Amino acid sequence: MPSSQPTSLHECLKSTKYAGIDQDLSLLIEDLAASCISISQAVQQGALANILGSAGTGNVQGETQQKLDIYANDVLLNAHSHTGRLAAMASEEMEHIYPVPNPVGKYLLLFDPLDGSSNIDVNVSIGTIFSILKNSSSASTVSEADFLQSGSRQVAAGYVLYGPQTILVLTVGAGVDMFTLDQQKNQFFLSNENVQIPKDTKEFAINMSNMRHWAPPVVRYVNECLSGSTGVRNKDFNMRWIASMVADVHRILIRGGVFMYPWDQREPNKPGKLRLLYEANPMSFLVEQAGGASCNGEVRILDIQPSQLHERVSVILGSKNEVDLIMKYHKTN
Ligand code: P6P
Repeated sequence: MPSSQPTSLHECLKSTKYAGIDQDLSLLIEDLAASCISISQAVQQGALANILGSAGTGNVQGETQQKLDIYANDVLLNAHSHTGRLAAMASEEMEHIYPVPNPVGKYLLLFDPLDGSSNIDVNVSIGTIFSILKNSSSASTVSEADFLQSGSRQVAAGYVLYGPQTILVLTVGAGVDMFTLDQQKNQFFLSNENVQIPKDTKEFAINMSNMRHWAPPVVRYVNECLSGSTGVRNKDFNMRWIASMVADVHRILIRGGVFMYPWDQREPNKPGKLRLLYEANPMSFLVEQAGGASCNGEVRILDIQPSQLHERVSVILGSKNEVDLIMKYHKTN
């Protein structure tokens, strides 16, 4: 047990470090934490709650929805529709935006309610990813266009990882903090403050089965990692691929590494698999706040101006020196 009582999320949000955010945003973050505790409990119940397996429906991404995808989405919609803190929500699971009944709130909430769904039935870590924007619209109604803000406009972002522990990872633009859920008290407590990603790494994460489809700069980078100490990098690399972005990013926040889901020629008109607004942008905000870097190969992800709600993007993020090298290969190859 820790020697002194750890600081709760509620107490942290009242500390000077979080003084830059207003009470509505602070309460919105606490609402999110409470929602994700409910989702965590359902995840842990699994088959006992008859909540595993396919829901028999598809989402706007063309993906088969799992029962837990829909449950998590419903929990988030129900928990945030009547707080007065939001104007609208957007979800990976819903084609259109979701204006709340009384859309007077200051903020827009975007989320992937359950990232890594293919891992649900095999009991591998999954998570909820969230991104918060200011509702800058002066109109009385909110439109999709109000959500199309670059990632640099986020006021907060984070995820909740449902793994051996349930961990909330949060940034409001003043660094990255991690909070572990006390399952008895049903409260999050600060467990890792001001997280910093090592600038260098010996670990890369990519789905190697797609190698023959990648662009040359990515092939070059990965081949050099595979050549290890016998090649130009003069060091051996390790590889990880959990197929849950939240879990791969969490590992990188803790011990460094580089995560890649690059463009490939299977669907050349698609910039990438991952979604810009509710996967790449929140993860990029976290990674940069932890001293890492995040790009699409050419430009900083947080600078990309979205043109549609479910826009996809190529993602290369993690240890800064490694991401810089991959960007260099994209410029020279
Ligand atoms: P693949 C999960 O479906 C996800 O969106 C990310 O969490 C993960 O990194 C990626 O897709 C896994 O994709 O093609 O390896 O199954």
